[in-house]
Amino acid sequence: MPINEVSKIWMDGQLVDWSDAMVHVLTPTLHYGWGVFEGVRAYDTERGPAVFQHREHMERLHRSAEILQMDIPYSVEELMDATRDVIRAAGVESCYIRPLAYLGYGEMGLNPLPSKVRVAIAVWPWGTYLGDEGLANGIRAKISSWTRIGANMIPTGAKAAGVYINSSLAKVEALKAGYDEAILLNEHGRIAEGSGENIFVVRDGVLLTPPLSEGVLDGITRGAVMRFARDLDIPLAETPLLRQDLYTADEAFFTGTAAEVVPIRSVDEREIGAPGPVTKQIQDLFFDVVKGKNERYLGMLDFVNS
Ligand code: PY5
Repeated sequence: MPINEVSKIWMDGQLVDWSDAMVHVLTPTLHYGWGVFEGVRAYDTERGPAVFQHREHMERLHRSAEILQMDIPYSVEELMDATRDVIRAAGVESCYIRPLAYLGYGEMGLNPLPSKVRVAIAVWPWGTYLGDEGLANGIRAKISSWTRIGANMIPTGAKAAGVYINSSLAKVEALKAGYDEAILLNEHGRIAEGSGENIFVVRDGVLLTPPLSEGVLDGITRGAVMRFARDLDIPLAETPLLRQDLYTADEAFFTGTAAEVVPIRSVDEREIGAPGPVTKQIQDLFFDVVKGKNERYLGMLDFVNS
């Protein structure tokens, strides 16, 4: 997925020109992956760009940093202000937002604590992560031969940069085998999540998703979908899932900021089928909410120009 350049990137309190947003090659995060990030989206609404679940994302960035003992020198409020500033400077109506906290240049070695924590927030216009066709008709997924990293290997509650080697290994394996996305099992062999998405299954009208104790990211979209399900009176349970639960699912879908709500059409060549009624209901509500078309959920949006 190519990045579409805009004019400015926010770095440590300044809006710098896109091409000047550089770090030194000896920045430790580049070597060891010690950093935390977020993926956030702003959508085009009638009232201008609006960031979906803005505070929740910045709070998770702070939690991720706390888990890795990184002291982010900006409050949640300051980070939200910075994001709004960079969106306005970029002049985009909708965009993906990538806040990153990393270790600044100056120290080297495996002790991250002496390094100064730096923060950057970049935005750029970005289309559907798993493709328009996938969003409409569902994607083909494969159970990965790579195991999702366990919570005692690298804390799964932290959206840590280095963890994504695990995700990317799974993603590349799936793509090379001709699939759209990977599903990783956890160290106990149960369903964890996609390479960059949480997963939901529908069985007999009940929406099921693995609990956080299965070692999955506490997805903001996952949380929003659970709220929508409750409001729509769709029965919901957080429960451990086995691979076979996907093979026999009535419906399945992924959730994530980049991916949004994407139906899963098949897993390991076993047909789940075209997007079903529960998936469609959730997907429709999701897109209405993010585009500011549902009054009830306007509180989930942070309007950049208000
Ligand atoms: N699980 C993993 C491993 C993720 O990386 C993500 C998000 C999710 C679940 C879903 O979380 P949320 O709903 O909070 O986004 N992945 C990032 C994203 O921006 C990076 C993907 C390229 O969606």
